Amino acid sequence: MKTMKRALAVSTAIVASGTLATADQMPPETSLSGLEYELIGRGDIYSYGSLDSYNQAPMLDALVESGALPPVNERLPAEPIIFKSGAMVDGIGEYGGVFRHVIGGRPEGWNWMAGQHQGWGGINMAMQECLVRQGPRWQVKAEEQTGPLPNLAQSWTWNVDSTELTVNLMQGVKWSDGDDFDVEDVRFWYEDNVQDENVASRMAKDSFGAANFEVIDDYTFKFVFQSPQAETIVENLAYIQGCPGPSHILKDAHPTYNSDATYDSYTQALPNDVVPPVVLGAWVPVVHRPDELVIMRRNPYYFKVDEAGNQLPYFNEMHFRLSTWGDRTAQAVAGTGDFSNMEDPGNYVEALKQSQDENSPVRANFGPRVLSWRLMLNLDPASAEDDTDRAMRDLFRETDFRLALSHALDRDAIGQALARGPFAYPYVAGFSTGSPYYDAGSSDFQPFDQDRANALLDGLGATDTDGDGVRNLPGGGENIVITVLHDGGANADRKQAEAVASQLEEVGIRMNLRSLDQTTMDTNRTSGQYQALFARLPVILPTREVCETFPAGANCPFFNRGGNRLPFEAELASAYDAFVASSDAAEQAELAKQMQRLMTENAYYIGTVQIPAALLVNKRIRNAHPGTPVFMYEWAEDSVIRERLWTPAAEQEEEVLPGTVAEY
Ligand code: BQZ
Ligand code: CA
Repeated sequence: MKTMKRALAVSTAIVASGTLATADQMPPETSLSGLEYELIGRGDIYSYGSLDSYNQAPMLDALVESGALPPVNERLPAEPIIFKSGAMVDGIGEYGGVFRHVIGGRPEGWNWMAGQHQGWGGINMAMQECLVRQGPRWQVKAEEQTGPLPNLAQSWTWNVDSTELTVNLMQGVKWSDGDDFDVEDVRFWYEDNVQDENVASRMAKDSFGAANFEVIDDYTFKFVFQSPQAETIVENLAYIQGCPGPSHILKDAHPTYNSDATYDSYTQALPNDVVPPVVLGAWVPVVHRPDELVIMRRNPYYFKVDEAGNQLPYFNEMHFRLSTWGDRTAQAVAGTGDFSNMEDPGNYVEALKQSQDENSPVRANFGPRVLSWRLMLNLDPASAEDDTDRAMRDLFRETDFRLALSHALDRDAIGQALARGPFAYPYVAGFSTGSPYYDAGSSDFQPFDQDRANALLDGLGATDTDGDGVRNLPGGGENIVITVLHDGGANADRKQAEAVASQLEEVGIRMNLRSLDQTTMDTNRTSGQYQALFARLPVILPTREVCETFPAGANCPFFNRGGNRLPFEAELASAYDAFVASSDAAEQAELAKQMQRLMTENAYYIGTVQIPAALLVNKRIRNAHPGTPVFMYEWAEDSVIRERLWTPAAEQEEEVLPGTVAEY
């Protein structure tokens, strides 16, 4: 079997094809990626089918005997998802034990269709199941990368002119309270959340090709688009955008169906202190001790099995210790946590050293550069708070202003402030180097050059008219003091925001840093309520978290929500639309280069640096493929396929709530 070493980083040779005439080239890049793995076929990971018999976790036997639960074959759909043993590095697993997560987030609420998160770090993905799946695609060979993997949507077909997508849902899937999952759950998600602009859904209104929704029968529906589309757009139906919630619970809380309800009460309809919520995912939250712990127990109705007919997951219990993201890595290295996306470069050197000791409880593998940070200036004049803010946004809309800020950044210094060593590489905008769509030759670079920055700012008339060292708004306006929101709890974000502020001060631009918690940042970012904002937002695929980066539909990106497009943005929007409407990989690669060029030469936002991350998994965990990247098509919590992870009985951790499942 051929071993495929995927050296993602294009090292020194600058590709001539998309070379930019006057622009500066990206500097040479050194890759840290040590990943070695076999690429396999789409169908080698899982498929759908019915087996002669099914087994369940022994802990459920008593509940079936007592009649609290129907027998396993009645809890499973007609054709469950079957994970292939061939792709399971340690094979069929043993039931039982606990998988221990440590996270830095805090559950906001259980109403994910209304944009609430559940704490990140794998909680969202343990509860939510989506129409299609992206994470496991990291392992699929290029020639079979024809689109997303099926999930709740078992199959789908396009009509002749690709304006209608008919979707066949799995039949017989049940929610964790036993209620049937069917087309009404998907209709409610799309029509009453996505397409209802009063609901802050993760998929913005009209960003899915402004499609209409038609029910055909209980398990079939179709999206009808205004113009021909392509398979690529189906990727939007994956996690975090395409995940239906329990309509049998939420419709009664929605203003369209309940005149006493408001959109605020609807968003808050599933508060984080009321458990268990109803889910489709492998585990259900049954305990939430604020700021301390979330305990999840297996979902007895989970719709996936292994080839021996064992209903998944293998772990009975999953813990989320509510701590910090840094502590996640510390506990993984110490062996008291089982998993970490090591993504805070502050502890890279130490963690690497420890994990290389053979007695270390954890294995660490670096991937390509997929984590990038940016300063986003709000380009939407319509939502300005006052005249000064309006004048600021008019200045932000000047490309020379954004280019000036980019030239004012010493990205090497920012990288070293983040972590001494070879980890950081400059980031301007667009795809990061770990993306299959990244092309160095199409990436314009604004090297550190204060003279150029000052010349551009002078050219805009933003001079220090009152001589206090801070440039003033053109026409003798007020000082240019930019209020920048950032997540003070994230070391990497805070360090960089402070470095950026001191560097911009040197060219007379003052930044007023405001530190907020992660949830408030999330809300302000996705509602465009800020003057400027600094955050980490990966850009690997043009179809993931689309609205964070691309002008898809009138309500995107979040940093220019009102549809007041800048000239190059209109070109970018049509390149984007053409990308998602194309089924031709070569054509998409060209369109991606165009998007990259437009975003970097216009400094759509001002990137700082990009870094690789390393996945840490405890050695007692089986079936965690060593090649799983921290982030590619999705975060590792999805890509590692946690429902097929297991630990031999002898090495299992003690369960806190043995023998129990969520009660409704
Ligand atoms: C991974 C991820 C799983 C969101 C979140 C968090 C939010 C953002 C981003 C990452 C966390 C972890 O990332 O950092 O390693 O476990 O959860 O969901 O940063 O604040 O809004 O986009 O995914
Ligand atoms: Ca001044």
